[in-house]
Amino acid sequence: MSVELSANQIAEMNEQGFTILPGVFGHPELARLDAALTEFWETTRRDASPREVIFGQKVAERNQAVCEFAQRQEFVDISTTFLGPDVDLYFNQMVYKSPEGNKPFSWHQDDAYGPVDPSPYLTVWMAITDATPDNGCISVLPGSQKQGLVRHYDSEFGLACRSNDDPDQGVLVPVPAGSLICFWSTMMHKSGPNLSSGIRKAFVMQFCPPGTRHKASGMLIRSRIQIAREGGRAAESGLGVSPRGRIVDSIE
Ligand SMILES: O=C(O)CCC(=O)C(=O)O
Repeated sequence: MSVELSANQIAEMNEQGFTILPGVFGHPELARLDAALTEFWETTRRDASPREVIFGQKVAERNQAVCEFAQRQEFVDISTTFLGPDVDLYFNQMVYKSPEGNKPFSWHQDDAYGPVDPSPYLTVWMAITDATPDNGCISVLPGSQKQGLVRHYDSEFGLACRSNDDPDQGVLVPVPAGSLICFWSTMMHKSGPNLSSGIRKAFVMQFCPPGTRHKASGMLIRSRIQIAREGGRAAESGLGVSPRGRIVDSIE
């Protein structure tokens, strides 16, 4: 399905640093993605305690169904709207937040975890289950992307650029399952603990233009998964099936 962003959503992204696309995916697609992510996790890591936050990283590089999902037309449309005609998948991870773990995430900018040039890149945070204030939806600090990458420090809950006790705790962004929250990698965001009785499930995709480099080393980011070339889909289906490109990297 194609996605056309409204002028309002594009302006919101430029001004506020984030925009919400409600209900992009329906139950069958979410169930398929959840099954693929869960299978990936169960076959690669069986040691997670039920109180943990499960991070499965670079899943699309290792799972055909997840790779095909990341290459869908919806993500071609969204990423090319914000990044131009050529786009690669920079990073992706499942974030399944178990109940009762009391594990929030600190305020951070995604850029802090791997600064790049040019910055920012685009993060698409996708709710596989409803994301609510009760189960640990994300919060954003509108306009904070305009500060560029700021200093981060280690905290109990990951890199932090702002205290979870700061009087300004930004704006909660609850969204129903199937919705996408798009934001720049310099956008400050956090998420709360999951105080509900169910798992809060999200899939996070990050997109960048080819030619993006790691800031520290100057090394080219070599993505295995091409999303868009010349404004269209780079791949018809799956990992490495790319009429105009090729796989140029191996996974770590
Ligand atoms: O899904 C979450 O709870 C937060 C994830 C996040 O902030 C991130 O992946 O950068």
